[in-house]
Formats: sequence, C-alpha cells, structure tokens
Amino acid sequence: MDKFEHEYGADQIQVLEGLEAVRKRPGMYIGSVSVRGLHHLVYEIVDNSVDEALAGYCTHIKVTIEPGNIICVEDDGRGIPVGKHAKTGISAAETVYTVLHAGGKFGGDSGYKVSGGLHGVGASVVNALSNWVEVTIQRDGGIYQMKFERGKTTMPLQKIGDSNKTGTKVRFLADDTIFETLEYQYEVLENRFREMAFLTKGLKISIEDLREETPKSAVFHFEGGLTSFVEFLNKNKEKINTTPIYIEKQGEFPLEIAIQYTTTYNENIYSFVNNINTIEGGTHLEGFKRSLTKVFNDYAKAHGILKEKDGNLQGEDIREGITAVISVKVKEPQFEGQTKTKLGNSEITGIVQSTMNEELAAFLEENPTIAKAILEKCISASRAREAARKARELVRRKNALESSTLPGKLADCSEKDAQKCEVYIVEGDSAGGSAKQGRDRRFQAILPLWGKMLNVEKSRADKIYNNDKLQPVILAVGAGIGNDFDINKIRYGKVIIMADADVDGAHIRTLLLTFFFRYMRPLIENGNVYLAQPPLYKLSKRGFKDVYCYSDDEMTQKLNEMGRDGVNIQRYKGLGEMNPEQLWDTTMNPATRILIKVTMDDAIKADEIFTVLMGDDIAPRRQFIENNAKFVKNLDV
Ligand code: 28F
Repeated sequence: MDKFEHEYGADQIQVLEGLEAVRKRPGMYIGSVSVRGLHHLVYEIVDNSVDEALAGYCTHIKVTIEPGNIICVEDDGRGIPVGKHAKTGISAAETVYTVLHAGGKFGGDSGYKVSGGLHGVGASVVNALSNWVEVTIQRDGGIYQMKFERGKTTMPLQKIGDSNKTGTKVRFLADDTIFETLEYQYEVLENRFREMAFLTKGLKISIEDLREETPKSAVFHFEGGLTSFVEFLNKNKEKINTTPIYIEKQGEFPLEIAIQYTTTYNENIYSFVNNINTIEGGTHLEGFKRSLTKVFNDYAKAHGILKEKDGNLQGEDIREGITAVISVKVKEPQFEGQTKTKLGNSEITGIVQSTMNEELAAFLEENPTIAKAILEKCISASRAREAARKARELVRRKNALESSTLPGKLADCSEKDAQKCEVYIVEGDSAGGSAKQGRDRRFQAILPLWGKMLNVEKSRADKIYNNDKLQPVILAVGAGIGNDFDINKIRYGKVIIMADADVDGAHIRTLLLTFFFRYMRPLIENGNVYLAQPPLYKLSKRGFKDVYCYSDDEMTQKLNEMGRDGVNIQRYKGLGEMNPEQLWDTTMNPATRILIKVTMDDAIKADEIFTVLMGDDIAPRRQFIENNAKFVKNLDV
C-alpha cells in the first residue's frame, strides 16, 4: 500500500466517520429532526450562496420546492472550484460536500462566512441527512456534476457538458428515515428568505413552490437593505420619521443599522449577527441601546429640549415606538444563551457604540425636525411612564387595602387548581347570564364584559391600569400586566374569549387579543388563550335531533345528509339567541365544543397583524380571525 493510497484511505475513513456522526445525532448539527430541522437544510445550502453574494460574485439565488419536496437551490456565483486537490486527488467541490465543517470557504480575512441558524454546519451535513444530493457546477467553460446518497459519493465529479455561464445548483431530497416530515412550509421559508434579502442589500432571492396545481412564488430584492426592512416592519403603522435613520460602516466588523419611529408604544428591535437573528440580543444590542440613550439625551440637552433639572430620559422612554434593525458581521462570533442566539463578543459593544455615537449624532444635527419629533415622543413617554408608575402604585395600594378583590361581575368556579379551571370572558350581559346558568360551575368561571373596550393599541400603560373595562380582566386573570406579569400566578388554565360571530364580536375579540399580546404576552405564548366557537346555524327537522353547524361548509354537508326538504335553518346572530343548555351543548361543554387555541410563533408577524387589526378598517380584522387562528376541534378530548 503506497503512501499515496494510505493517505486517501485515512481521508475516506474520516469522511465516513463524519457522516455517521451526523446521521446518528442529527439534532447536534441542525437542532432537531422536526420541520425546523428540515428547513435548516435549506438554510445551510442557501447560506453558501449568500456567502458567494457577500464576496461580491452572486446576484441571484433561486430556491424551488419541487413536487415530492425536492429542494433546488441555484446561484449565479463563480461555481465551487472543480480542480482536483494535489494531494488527495479530490476536488474542492467534493470536499465541501463530504468533509464535515469543510468549506469554511471564507475563513481568514478574505470575507465572511454567513451561517444559518445553527452557525454554518455546512453542506456536508445536508449531504449526510439527504437520500440524495446532486450538485451541478458551471465554471471554466464546462458543466460539472456529482451525486451522493446519504453522504456517500455515487457519482464523483465529472464534466457533463459545456457552458459559458458560472454558478452552482444543488438539488436534494431529505432523508425520510431521519426527519419527522419532509413537508416544507412555504410561508416559513418565504419569511426567512425575505429576511435574508433585507440583510443582504441588492441580493435577489426568489422562491417558488411547484408542489400544488397553482404554484406559489415570491421575489425579494431590496436595494435599500435594512432601510427597506424597517419600512416593511412599519408598513401598517403611522411613522414619525418617514425616512428611516440609516447607519452603515464597513471595516473589520461591518455594521448596518436602520431606525424608524412610529406612533405606537412598543419597542421592536431586531438584531442579527452574520444574518443569524440573535433573538436573545447580546453585545451588539447592548452597544446600540447605550448609544441611543446617550445621543438623544445629549442632543436634547444641547438644544434646550430638555432642561438640566429634567434629568435624563430613560432608555425605555427613548425606545418607545422604535423599530430598529442592527446587523453586524463577526468572523469569530461567540454565541451564548439558551438557544445560542446571544452575541457574547465583548469588543462589539464598544464598536457599535462608538460608530453610532458618531453617525447618529451627525444625523440628528442634520435633521433637526426629525430629532425634535422623536424627542417630543420620548418626553411624553417619560411623563406617561411616571403617570403609569403612580397609577400602579395607586392600584397596588387599592388592592392592598381591599386585599385580593375579584371583579364584582366575575362568577367564579369552585375548583382551586388553576390548571383545571377556565374563565369565559363573555361579551354582553345577556350572553353572560346564559353562560352563568349553562356552565359547569365546578371548573368554569364567567366574566361578562360590556360594550367596546379601550383600544389598547393607542393608549399607554397608565390608561390600562385605570380602564374600568380591562381592570376586571386583569384582576380575574390575577397575574398582573406588563413587566409585572407572572404566568405562575394565573388563576385559570384557559382564558376563553366568547363573543358573537359578528363584526362587534370580532372587534372585542381583537381588542382582548391585542391587550393580551401587549400586556400578558406569556399568556398567549404559553397557550392559555382560546377563542370559543359558537355555532353559526341550527338545523331542525321533525323526527330529527337539532343539528348545530359551525361553518357554511358543515351546514351544506349536514343539509345533504338530512335531505333538504322540511329542514328549518336558524342563523345565529349572537350568543344571546341561545338558551343556557344550548349554549352549554354547543359552545361550553368540553366534550362537544370547538375551541380555537391562539398561538403565536413569530413576533414580527404577530406585531404586524395586531397593527393591521388596530387599523380603522374592520374587514382585515375579521379576515384575520377566521384565517389565522388555529382550529382545535374538541380540544379536551
Ligand atoms: C446552491 C448552493 O454552494 N455556492 C457556492 C462557491 C464558490 C466558491 C467556493 C462555493 C474554496 C476551496 C472551499 C469559487 N471560486 N450554492 C453554493 N459557491 N464555494 S459554494 O469555494 C469553496 C472554497 O474550497 C469559490 C473562488 N473562490 C471560492
């Protein structure tokens, strides 16, 4: 066995060991084998094209979901080098696809390795976890192709034609013996590619889904980069500064920041490192916040907007209504935190801070109108915070005096274990009355509410505490609101909103959902919030039991079953039309009712939706309720 063969053997063994390790513990490399892990396969391949774009050679990435859940990713970059390695005789392309953690193609200082959510485990992992992978490379005047099955080379790289184009195309079918599902979720992929296009200014990313009769597709191409990102996030909100503040700095740690204030009261700051969404924040976000507070306070003092005696504006006042995106590129990122999405590199704090101190101060000097408009909002925020603090004190003192008073209207249940209890928040006194009579008082509490509640989207915490319609909800749930909210103190395992299926019902449902989203978010994230689903129709016919229908389709289907003639159709306009036992049978009995669990897995999406819902036009609101909440039939079974 001469030296050369011996070396080849060693490499080959290393490759096989690497693939085995990945197939044995895929979760170590892509987080999970759920649909999220499946999507990571796509992100890994697309990230390699994004790296080629960051290096300045790729302008368009095309992602196709082919029938059978085959993924095709194609870029117009230089094409992975096909030359054989002097020593091993294996091409760079084959190395990238077979050696674990190989293809750190831009290590060192020639560029940046953008890496997917799990920090660039690279193409070889995708290879190991796919039934097959086919790589087609165009460069040096030729078309080259190689194929693999479960990571093993079945067709070594070979020239299959001529071409004067360059680029890389990768097609693969994930391994169904490893993944729980091969069904890609188009919206999830579309969301991520939109985000990647925002983060990679000028790069065009297109996605198309050819699995159904009618294909779905989208093209994302933003010359504005993060400026377009904040405009997208704010598209349904009233802006304070129409043109976003934009800061960009190249160098050892390329930094891009966009800021746009709106008239809302919440803080939306998204931070990224190497295109990874650092949901847990980190040193870059720290630097951003410090600089924002310093620069705005300095400007306010220097321009007499704040008197010396006023003291400083707090960070949270300055961040009220802010939408900002920070994106920094770091060669050797240290990720910390629960889900490894917190940046730990300490030098980044200072770098972001000093860049922003300079650039933001300059922007405010050059745009005094914008500076003034933003600061006016910050100052009123600080006054409202002060008022909310006083209101909170007042409520606490009041509560302390009256111990834990429960709202007068609440008909509580006898069960003491919160997880076994549920509270129906019912719109209107008449429905509230029937619900009280119809319920099972052992585990069902009823809280009737009346009339329109305060539109929480347009008010601040102080009004929430004092609002006489939300007060009973806060006290009934019993876990406080905002930063004081403590999920362990909730008094009911289920908070069920029961409102009419009409427009007013949709309005009250939305206002309550917005209230929970803004001030009791863990209640939604923890899956405690539900929507009751009252019937839309009652079909009655001599000789038949009454039949309740919860949708138009169901009604048509039931009508066919019962035979159309002699059937009386009653259309329910509101809960008040049902007597207690009907209300119990159709909407409250765990054995027969339908509950919609309100779930929320994407802050950006949820925030946008609630802003739409708070708009003036009620139609999108209604549309949202029917389309977006997930139906959970006979939840308790
Ligand atoms: C659809 C997936 O993977 N695109 C890629 C390149 C381009 C180069 C490269 C990739 C150099 C030696 C490691 C070309 N010419 N799309 C992709 N495009 N990798 S992956 O180089 C690989 C490294 O081995 C490339 C000059 N430099 C780099």
